[in-house]
Amino acid sequence: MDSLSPKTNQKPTKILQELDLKHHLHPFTDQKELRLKSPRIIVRGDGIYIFDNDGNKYLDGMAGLWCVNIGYGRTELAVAAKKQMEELPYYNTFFQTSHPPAIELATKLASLAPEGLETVFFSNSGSEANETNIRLVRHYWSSVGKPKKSIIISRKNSYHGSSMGAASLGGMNTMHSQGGLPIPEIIHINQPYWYGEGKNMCPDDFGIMRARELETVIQKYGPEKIGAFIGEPIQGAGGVIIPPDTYWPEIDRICKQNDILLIADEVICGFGRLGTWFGSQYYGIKPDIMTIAKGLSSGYQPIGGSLISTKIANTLEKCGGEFSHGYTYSAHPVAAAVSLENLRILEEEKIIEEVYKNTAQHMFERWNALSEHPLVGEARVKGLMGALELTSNKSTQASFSHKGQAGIIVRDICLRNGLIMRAVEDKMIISPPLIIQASEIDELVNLIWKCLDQSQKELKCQGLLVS
Ligand code: PXG
Repeated sequence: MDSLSPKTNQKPTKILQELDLKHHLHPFTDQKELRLKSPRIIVRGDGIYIFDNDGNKYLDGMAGLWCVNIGYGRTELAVAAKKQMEELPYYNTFFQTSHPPAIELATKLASLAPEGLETVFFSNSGSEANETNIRLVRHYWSSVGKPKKSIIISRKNSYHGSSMGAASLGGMNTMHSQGGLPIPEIIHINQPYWYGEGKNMCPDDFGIMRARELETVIQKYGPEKIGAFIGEPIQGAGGVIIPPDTYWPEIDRICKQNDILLIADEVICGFGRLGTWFGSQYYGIKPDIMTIAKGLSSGYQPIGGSLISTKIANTLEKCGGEFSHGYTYSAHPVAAAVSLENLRILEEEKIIEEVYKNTAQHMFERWNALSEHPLVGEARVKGLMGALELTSNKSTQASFSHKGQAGIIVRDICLRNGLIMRAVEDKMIISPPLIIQASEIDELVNLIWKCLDQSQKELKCQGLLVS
């Protein structure tokens, strides 16, 4: 078997596709459309590349789903999983029990997190961690005799997960319209999306204005009713919305002044995406709770958690009583052991430091050059997450009349050229593995330029471009 052959799968693509269509209901997928197009069957990964069952190679511009921070194919993580499975494949952390991987991972996370966040509640995903956060915030305020502080403020177009509570925190209408969401006592304010919603103002003023919406809502309902504010340091799934620099310090100030807990959802920004361990450190904010997942294990195992301030943890201990909450697989030993190995690699190979010192700067220079392309209205990037705003008219930066149509065309052309890039309506976004080298960034950006050229022709043919 040559090194490119799949190791476990022996079935032809067609058979796999038929079985998949028959038996597998996919997340965030129109199954009818899937039947017309057939699923891509991915079988292997190596560094920043993935391979399908027919041997086609793709540059994975999305690190899976924003998670494979150390890149594909790190055998050390498989070794860590095997070792842990042989020793203790499972045990729980309920009812006065613990195990070494859980203890070591919690301790390690406390040492990496911003000062004052020293305690972890483990879950299996970002969605579950945010479910925990909703219950934890309300339980905390009840414990200190302020049960009315139950409202949580979030933002439109944010993403915090797919389960009932997490999707309610999220501000996506398409999700709220399915399943009777949001749950009560979640309020959404506007997002700090300068290109889409604030271009008539200077970015710094716009950032302050959007942050002060939080203050307005707090005044409207009264701080005695508001328990927390949640936000992603940079919105990921919403289209890499990078807030103006004024935004987060103002949010931090408003939360502190009104005795409202600040939850930073670090599921995407955590573990190096911005060149710091956490996005909160990048923006210099002090959250009371951080949601973590994805890069914690670089996606090699499902694991998430809530990093909690010492103040909250001590208060809960002092008040006594059980937090009636937990998941069978909270702090799963194999997931914890794999995460520890992932953190060791990130740290010892100085992967995040390299992003901070070199890679992010190279990405910044190459990414900004894409703003010269006739299809691009804005190119924005921070650390290793970036977006291109597609425009139908370069001189006016007009958006396309049918939202999302251009994005899908560009995305499909990227795929045909061996590049995985996500389309969020007409924003093209990337979030590659953090191990990406300067030469690979050049390859990525050159490939994007070529795909944009091809897309421009296609859009012109379809009459979607003004000039
Ligand atoms: N918070 C944030 C900020 C996220 O980005 C979650 C919570 C939920 O995590 P889990 O592990 O439950 O998925 C996420 C997940 C996309 C996409 O298309 C983004 C996510 C998940 C799936 C798709 O951009 N983010």
